[in-house]
Amino acid sequence: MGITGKCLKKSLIMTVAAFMVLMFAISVNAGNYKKEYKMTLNVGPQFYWGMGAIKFVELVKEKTNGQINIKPYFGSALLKGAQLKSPQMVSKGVIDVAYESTINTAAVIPEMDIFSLPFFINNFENLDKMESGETGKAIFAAMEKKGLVPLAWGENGFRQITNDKRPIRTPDDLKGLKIRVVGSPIFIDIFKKLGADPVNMNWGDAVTGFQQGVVDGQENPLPGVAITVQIYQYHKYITRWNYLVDPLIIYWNKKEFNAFPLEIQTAIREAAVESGRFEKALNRAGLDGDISLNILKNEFNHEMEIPDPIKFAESKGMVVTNLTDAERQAFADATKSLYEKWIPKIGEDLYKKAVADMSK
Ligand code: X2X
Repeated sequence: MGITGKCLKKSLIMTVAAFMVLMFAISVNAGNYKKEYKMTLNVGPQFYWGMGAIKFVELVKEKTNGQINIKPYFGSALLKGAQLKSPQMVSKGVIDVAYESTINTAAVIPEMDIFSLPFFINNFENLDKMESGETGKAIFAAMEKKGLVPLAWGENGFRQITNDKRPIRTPDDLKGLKIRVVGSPIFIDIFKKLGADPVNMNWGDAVTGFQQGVVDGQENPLPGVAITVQIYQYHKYITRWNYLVDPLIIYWNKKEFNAFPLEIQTAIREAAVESGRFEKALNRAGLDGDISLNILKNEFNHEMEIPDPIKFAESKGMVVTNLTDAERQAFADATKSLYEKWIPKIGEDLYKKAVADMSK
């Protein structure tokens, strides 16, 4: 073999060797990722919230070139339905990621009960100001302290009350009604204060509870939850009182998330923000004029099957009660004393931030 032949052979060997080192590096890197990242959420795939979670899974896969694969566990399956346990489990790393309601996360992050203060936030504009303002920042910081990395906001929505007994227009109308609530203490307090009989049930048992008439009523957002479980089959009356709201927050175990390379972290964050925008628009569609309907059409090529949830509920025979400002104020007055108990738990400082954000 001549000199050029030897050189060629040497460079070929070096190229092959370099290629093998590269392949090894890629495989070691790939080995750093789990085959499956477990994600918890409290509802099923057919809910708007569930559709948002599925969008997140798809976007993460796409934006990480298939390196990060999330498996959604619907209906709090990893928690045997115990919906309030998601933040502990993600914080411990037993579950990797959650697409969860602030109601289900408040047991670990008490600041999140700011969204559950009765008759405090009232409308989308105030909510948006809080999320993008100092309130949102403080809540995200509180999550970091508990070993959670918040990635983006989503939304379950303003919660409305439904029941099968009578239209609810005054606090008196609630007297004695058995209302299913999430087992979060502030909910029990609110309904006791209003003279109702709150029954604490996990969501997984609640729908059977409605079917069997174990309770007279429940409170959940109309579009993405109540309509999805066909609440109109069990409850004829709905009062739109926007008494409180539960945003969703997509969050990841902090230790695991921070160990991802930066480009993976960025891809996951972008996926969370995009899925949150989609999911929020699903829940607001038909409730905020054309804004969310247009976001869905123009940005996500998504046409709503139910573009007007209120008309839809009426078409199913529901009687929709809208409150005047004065009527709503009567509920606010009846529950106002709870602020004294709950603001210290939420944090006086956070409460002030929320009031300031809303007044901007
Ligand atoms: O349990 C509920 O009511 C639900 C589905 O809205 C939540 O997970 C907060």
